[in-house]
Amino acid sequence: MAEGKAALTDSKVERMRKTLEPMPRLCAKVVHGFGRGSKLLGFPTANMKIRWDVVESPEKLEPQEKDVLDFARSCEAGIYYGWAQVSNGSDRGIYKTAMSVGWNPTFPDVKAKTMEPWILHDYADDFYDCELRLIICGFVRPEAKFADFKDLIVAIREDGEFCRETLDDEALAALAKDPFFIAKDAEVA
Ligand code: ADP
Ligand code: RBF
Ligand code: MG
Repeated sequence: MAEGKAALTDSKVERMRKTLEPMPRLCAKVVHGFGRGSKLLGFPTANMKIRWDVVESPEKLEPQEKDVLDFARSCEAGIYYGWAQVSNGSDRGIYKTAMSVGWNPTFPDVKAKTMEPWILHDYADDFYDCELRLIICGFVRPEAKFADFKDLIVAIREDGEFCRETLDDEALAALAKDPFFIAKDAEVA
């Protein structure tokens, strides 16, 4: 986000449904973030591992890692709707997700672009180090700098509802059965 852009309050948030074509299918390890999602805001976000460390020599990466890095580099910072699966965890369900991509401009401490889906499901346990599969279906809004983090909390809750409703669309709902996701009874190494 540009320096000096005015901080928003939640009442100014505008949302859209901009379907992505093609829809990125990404697979990444879940890493630790700043520990703020659940504790401060009340929304856990599964931070995806992005190989910023090899951005100068992407040929060193596995294809899946390169896809994640390419998307993270090139996409507009903002909120996206999609489907997510913790594909080697104890709960391998495929659930709706509202994902934030960007620098979290409401907070001063984020130095690299992050990708962090809030999965719209209550998991029994954490799933750090697990593999997360994601189909990113569309774009909702650019990320914003909120004057007060309480306004961000309202915006995130509304983003979640917006994404949940959007994914009920017949064509988008069908993607929950996409073969990119690992069948529930499949053996995962
Ligand atoms: P961090 O800053 O380390 O990402 P968070 O407070 O954002 O911490 O919590 C994220 C972690 O919570 C995820 O890595 C995951 O293990 C767990 N988690 C539990 N439920 C969810 C959920 N519905 N969506 C995303 N992460 C979840
Ligand atoms: N952070 C921001 O600074 N601005 C935003 O507009 C913003 N929107 C978000 C929307 C959703 C649906 C989610 C899950 C997160 C959003 N975040 C935003 C990121 C938030 O600051 C981050 O998840 C926490 O700081 C924990 O890393
Ligand atoms: Mg997080």
